[in-house]
Amino acid sequence: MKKLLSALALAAVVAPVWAATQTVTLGVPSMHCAMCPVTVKNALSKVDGVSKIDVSLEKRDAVVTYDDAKTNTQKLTKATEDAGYPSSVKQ
Ligand SMILES: [Cu+2]
Repeated sequence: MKKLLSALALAAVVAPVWAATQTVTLGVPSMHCAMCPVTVKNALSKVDGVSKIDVSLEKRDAVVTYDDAKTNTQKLTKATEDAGYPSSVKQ
């Protein structure tokens, strides 16, 4: 029993490490000029947990690396939408 309890305690301590870094590609079809990616990148950079953003005007997408314990794709698409650029997850 004591062994089980210490195993549980260890799991609780280790748990935050289970948070995984995810990368998602968001399609942002309404980007149309060189300033758009800047605005989109700015909006995404304000989302807590986002560590890397690559916005391409040519491909009209944004590749975002984020910590899935802190944020999710809904928050990311909401951030771009609030900045005036609705986006959706690209498969
Ligand atoms: Cu623009």
